[in-house]
Amino acid sequence: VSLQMMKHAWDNYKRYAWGLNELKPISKQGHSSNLFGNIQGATIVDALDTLYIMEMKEEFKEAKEWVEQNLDFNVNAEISVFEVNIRFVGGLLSAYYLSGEEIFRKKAVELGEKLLPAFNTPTGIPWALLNIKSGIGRNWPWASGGSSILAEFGTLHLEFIHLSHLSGNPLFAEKVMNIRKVLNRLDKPEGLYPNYLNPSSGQWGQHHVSIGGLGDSFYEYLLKAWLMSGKTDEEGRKMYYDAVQAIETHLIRKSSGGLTYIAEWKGGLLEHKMGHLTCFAGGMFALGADGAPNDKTGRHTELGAEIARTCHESYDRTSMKLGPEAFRFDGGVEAIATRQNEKYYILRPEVIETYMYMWRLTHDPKYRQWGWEAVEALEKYCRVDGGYSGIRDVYSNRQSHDDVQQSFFLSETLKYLYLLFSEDDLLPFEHWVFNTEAHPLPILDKDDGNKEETQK
Ligand code: DMJ
Repeated sequence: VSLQMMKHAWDNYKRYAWGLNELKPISKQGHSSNLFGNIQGATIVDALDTLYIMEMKEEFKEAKEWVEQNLDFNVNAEISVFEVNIRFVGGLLSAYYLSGEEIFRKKAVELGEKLLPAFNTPTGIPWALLNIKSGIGRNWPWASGGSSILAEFGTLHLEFIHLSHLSGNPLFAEKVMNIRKVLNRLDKPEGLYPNYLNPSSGQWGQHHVSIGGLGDSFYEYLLKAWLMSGKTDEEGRKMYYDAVQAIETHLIRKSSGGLTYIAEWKGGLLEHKMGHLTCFAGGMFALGADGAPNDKTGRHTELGAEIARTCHESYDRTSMKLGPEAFRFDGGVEAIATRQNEKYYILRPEVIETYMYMWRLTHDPKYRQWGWEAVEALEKYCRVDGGYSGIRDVYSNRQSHDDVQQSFFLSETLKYLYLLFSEDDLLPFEHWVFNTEAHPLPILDKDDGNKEETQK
């Protein structure tokens, strides 16, 4: 089924928005997000590995030809360093490792080099935004007094390690190792990492902590850096398990109805709200369970299962059976969105991602059943003639579409669904880690990687 879904999403993108970043499936035209400046083709690059894994050979070939002929980084564009890294660099790296086609390696390294000026700050903590022509960077104007964002500068590590590996240039790895050095010099409130860090002063901005938006993939990349190193990156391992300990103590709570959730923390006060983005953490806890110190393996798997259940409830308690952007555990509700502007669903993957990890790690059939419920809901409410669209209010009985087919729907949501219903030996966890945009990267052997070993 996910193969049919991918075909529908891809064919319509091709028909109406070929070469542009994303598709507007209702108005049947291209959608340009300013996250990519005027770098084009986000959907193509994000979808490459999904096409490859699903054996959509013709489509993969035309995507590759587009990359060869049209993917151009010599543009005057201000881009989000994080988004371009996870979608474009990550997408190109996976396409290279899966297919062995040199063009993808070349483009990934070329783009990586364009991103390097972002690190030209007093601390080496990169800017959020970068003009890839002039090399001038800056931060989001809304981010706590000129701060960089934890989930942005903390989500470069996997790709940059591979860029050094593939180019022979150690600079990429040095840049991301320095980020850790800066973090490890700082005092952390209650052992937690605030979402904001000023790249000039090297001090934290506002003390807001989140395992959802603004924080999320920083934690994910600590664990995966350790796994991707063939479990040799001790620093990554320690930072991950220490962080989870602080999260468990200070952010994880249980509702009166028995649902475990991860709250947000603002200067010591808890906001009892969990984002759809936060739902990825179920899969992360389960993936990291095996290496957990102090006999905590069982606890980490259990946390994964409890978060999966809570996120499933957030879907089940809507009329469309698709989860809201954020749900709350206060004012008499549990796992329900109470604010109008938190009721939307934009084809995000995190809940299905967690089902996929839980399935692989436990083989409890309920995860496939829950994934199937999501497929049915996507087909019923998000599928339209011109592709797949997000929904403005998942509690309403009348669909109101947002008219965007996000590129991560093809790279993540559909890939995780496909893997959920595949055998475990397709991209096995012993050989691959997924970047935060679901792009698989091979685990580097202790002696730094034997590429044939990682094929399959
Ligand atoms: C994706 O780009 C990545 O999963 C990122 O980590 C978070 N946001 C979207 C999907 O929701």
